[in-house]
Amino acid sequence: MTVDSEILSTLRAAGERPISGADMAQKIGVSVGVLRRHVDELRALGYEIQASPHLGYRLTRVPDLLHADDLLSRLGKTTVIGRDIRVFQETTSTNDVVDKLARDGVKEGVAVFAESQTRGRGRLGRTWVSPLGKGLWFSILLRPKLRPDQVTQLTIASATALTRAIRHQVDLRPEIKWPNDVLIGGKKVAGVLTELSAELDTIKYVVLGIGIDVNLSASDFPPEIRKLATSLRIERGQPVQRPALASAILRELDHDYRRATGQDFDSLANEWEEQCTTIGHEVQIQVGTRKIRGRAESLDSSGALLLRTHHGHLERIIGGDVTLVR
Ligand code: BT5
Repeated sequence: MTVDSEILSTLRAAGERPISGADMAQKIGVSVGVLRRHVDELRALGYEIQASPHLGYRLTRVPDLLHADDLLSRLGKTTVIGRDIRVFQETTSTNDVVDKLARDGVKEGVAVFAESQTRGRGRLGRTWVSPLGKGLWFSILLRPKLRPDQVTQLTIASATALTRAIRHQVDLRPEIKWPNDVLIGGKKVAGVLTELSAELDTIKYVVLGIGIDVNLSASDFPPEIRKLATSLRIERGQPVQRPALASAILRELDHDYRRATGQDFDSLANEWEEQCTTIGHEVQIQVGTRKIRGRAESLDSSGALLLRTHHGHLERIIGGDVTLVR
């Protein structure tokens, strides 16, 4: 842990109780002078750290900004996801940054956030709107021991982790639309872009890109998607603290990544199906130029959607755009 994340962890653990500079410096293993310098730097970023002469320091307010040390301090120990966190003010796409890290041989689990993306993307080269400071736009590097045809399991794990974190942190009830959309009241609030580098029957690495509309107002969405998209702020009626949500999501992702790659995919798939508005419905799925219509029955053991067509065949679908047929 860095000095900044140790300071923030110590202050958070102390809560309302002030902690003296000498005690904190000793706990962290730095001099009082070094501690003071780091406290001043955190204050300059917007962390309100009160100091009373005889009592010590207290953390009284945190800014709504993504700061790697703060996220690390909130996250504590995770097995894989988020053990290395990097934050950029602006990138083209966080998936590009992580792809480069992957090719440079960086260990799995690194999470890269950007306050804004100039070329955020969805599937099939679509644009992902990513305005400054309003959302969580991030990507994670994974090196799972899965076959390429099992990669949908990771999209399933991400959607399940996202809905659980949003339920617990923001008290909203999101739904999942297969394979990668998280919706509230039928409008899209988050999407997952799973990009894969594979060789024959082994995955080299996966870049899991996640976009969550946190504090966007309706006017932050371009007119063409305003009717289709929403944000947590719009749905809840008040702003949502992004750092707390980001760390909750990383924690849930770490948990569900283990479930997806271990022996626990069945229970993960069951949890996913409970949140999913696609299963049990008549749907039309666009796969490339082909349109397939039928009833979405369930997920198979690798995360593909099983669709019962009108001819009674069971089709196994690994990707596509779903529309509910009413
Ligand atoms: C997705 O694609 O839903 C995947 C989105 C992944 C975005 C993250 S952000 C961090 C990482 N870095 C990236 O560059 N990407 C990932 P898809 O299912 O193809 O949906 C794209 C469609 O959603 C667009 O064509 C729009 O209609 C709509 N859309 C665009 N921006 C949106 C937003 N901010 N919120 C809701 N819908 C949006």
